[in-house]
Amino acid sequence: MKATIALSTNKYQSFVAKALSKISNYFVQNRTYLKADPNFFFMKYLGRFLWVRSLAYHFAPQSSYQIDTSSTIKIFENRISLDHDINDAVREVRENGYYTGLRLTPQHIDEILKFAFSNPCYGDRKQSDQLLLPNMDAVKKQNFYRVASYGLTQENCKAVQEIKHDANVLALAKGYLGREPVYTHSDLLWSFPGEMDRDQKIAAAQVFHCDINDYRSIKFFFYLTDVEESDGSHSYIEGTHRKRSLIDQLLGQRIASKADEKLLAAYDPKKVRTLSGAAGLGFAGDPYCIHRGDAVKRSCRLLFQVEYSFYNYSSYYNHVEGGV
Ligand SMILES: O=C(O)CCC(=O)C(=O)O
Repeated sequence: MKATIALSTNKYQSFVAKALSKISNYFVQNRTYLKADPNFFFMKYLGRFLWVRSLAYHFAPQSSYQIDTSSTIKIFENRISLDHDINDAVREVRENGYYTGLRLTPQHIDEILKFAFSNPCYGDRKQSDQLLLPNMDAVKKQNFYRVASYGLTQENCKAVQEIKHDANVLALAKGYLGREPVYTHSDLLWSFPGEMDRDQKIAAAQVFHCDINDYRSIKFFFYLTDVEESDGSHSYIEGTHRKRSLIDQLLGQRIASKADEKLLAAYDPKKVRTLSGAAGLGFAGDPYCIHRGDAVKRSCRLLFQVEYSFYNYSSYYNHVEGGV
């Protein structure tokens, strides 16, 4: 009897200790944000509400920190193509939350793969866990990590710079943001098949979620390997950047803690659009639109992503990226 009481007291104490540590971390983190970047702090709380997002779209001033397009665009002839007119592409992102129909050139794909095979990446994004995967066989054999990112080193790849400064990419970003796009972030990431627990899935963006990185953002994704449906494909729940229950707005990014089935039931499973295709396929989406990367089951997927917003909250990105 005494042993049972001691056990449940221990459980209670560890529950309280965990809860207190979470609350204290929450306050410490928010104090850091508030001190380092008050604009980010306010956006983090207010940017979850549709009406605030809409007001910001109309009234937020243009950032003075824009991507430098003066010389680069003219130099780069290796252009991304679009299956549609740019205005139609912008309209699709506005209406549905995403647009698919961007294509990398074979040179882009070759260059990025060459870069990926000749530079180290970081297992589970940890700077201490460097991996060299010199070819596709080595990639397939790797079965310890579930994801591996090239961190900031991908900036050294010429094709990455070409994509970031591509005239079509920037025109689509400008059309959707309604102002000159501000580059915030890019990533080159392997996803590997294997079992994952819920926390790993959340960390790998493999559950339905939304990202509130600004009052409005647009993120471009490009597959560098062939992606089949239900094997690493990316999905959006169409229209969820425009319509969302008040509870889900209040939840903000914590919407990821809801089970996928619950979100599907709330927003209609028929609205899910799954994007699969051969290496080179690209799409652009509003990260506030509910989306996920489906788990890779058989193949390994290499994905490049680049994001533009109204502002670059550098303190946030440095914090999140941890230098990798
Ligand atoms: O890996 C994917 O396809 C999903 C990535 C994603 O959802 C994100 O970066 O927010």
